[in-house]
Amino acid sequence: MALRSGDKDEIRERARSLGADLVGFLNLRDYHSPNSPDPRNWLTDSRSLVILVFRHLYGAFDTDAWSHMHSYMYAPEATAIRAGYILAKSLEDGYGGRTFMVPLHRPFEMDEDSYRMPRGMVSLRHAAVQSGLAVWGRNTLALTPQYGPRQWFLGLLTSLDVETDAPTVGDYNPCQTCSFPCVDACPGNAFTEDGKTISHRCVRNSQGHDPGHLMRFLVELLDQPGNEERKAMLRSASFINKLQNLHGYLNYGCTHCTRACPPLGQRSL
Ligand code: B12
Ligand code: SF4
Ligand code: SF4
Repeated sequence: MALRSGDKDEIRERARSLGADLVGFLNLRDYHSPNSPDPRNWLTDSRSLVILVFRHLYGAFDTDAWSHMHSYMYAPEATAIRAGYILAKSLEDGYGGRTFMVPLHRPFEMDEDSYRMPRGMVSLRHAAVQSGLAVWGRNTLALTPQYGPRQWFLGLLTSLDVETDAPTVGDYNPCQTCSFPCVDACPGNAFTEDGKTISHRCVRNSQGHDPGHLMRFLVELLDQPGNEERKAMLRSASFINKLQNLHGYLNYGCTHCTRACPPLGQRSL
């Protein structure tokens, strides 16, 4: 089924009332992300993508301690999931389009070939740029005129046929006149000259207790000479932090490339 522009306005309004800060529409004809899987793997008759934007709190960036995560991610993510689910149901019930929620980050589909270099189900940065909401930044994040890089994206794949939005970025192109503090600020030296992020360099710095670190911890545990050394490792803060991460409390302990790039007009925030 095809949506009219009045329908798009209604959906946009509903998304905003559920907490989305920005909303974009992208027809899959206009989606190009050569390193990403085909969206039809996830929803066989998908035709379009609705992109919802949830900004971080401006107060999320004075510290990278674990406690910043509510302001930085948990609350925007929880809002995104709730808003996305309610909106997805209204796309299904109100407009007759089957709809699939694209995860914000985890879980990844991982196998022996891909687990070292995880990919999203849909590249939400490509989608945000191609829907006209954002531009690519030198930090490889998608920058919106409203929030710079300081937002999360949620995608709704739908079988509805929706026209791609006209771009809303205007002449916004902040990297053109910038000295790349985001690149200099990266403690992991994760950015390549040709505009890519080396995943493992970022993860080593930013996700100190993620499943990859847990895997290495367990391998190291097995390599210990005796049980006393193993017990000491299991009683360490490092292990309990990894368990806390497993509990669902993901920690991004580095956000330097985001905080180096405040949104336009909010350089003091
Ligand atoms: C895997 C992943 C990662 C991996 C990145 C691996 C990678 N190289 O893409 C790691 C662990 C490093 C990572 C880190 C972070 N991530 Co992340 N991540 C994802 C995830 C789940 C999938 C990305 C993916 O599929 N990549 C594989 C393919 C698409 O990448 P690619 O084609 O090779 O493209 C790369 C380059 O070629 C380049 N690129 C491609 N085309 C073009 C064009 C131009 C002009 C330029 C300049 C660059 C460029 O950009 C890509 C990055 O290297 C997305 C969510 C999603 N579903 O999209 C979130 C996502 C990209 N992450 C996000 C965030 C916030 C982060 C962190 C800031 C988290 C933190 N530490 O606090 C860091 C930022 C690191 C950084 N500056 O890139 C947000 C970005 C929001 C935004 N404003 O853009 C996303 C969209 C999650 C979300 N739902 O909002 N992430
Ligand atoms: S800090 Fe400057 S170079 Fe880096 S993404 Fe932001 S505007 Fe672009
Ligand atoms: S999150 Fe930290 S380690 Fe990762 S790319 Fe950004 S600045 Fe570098």
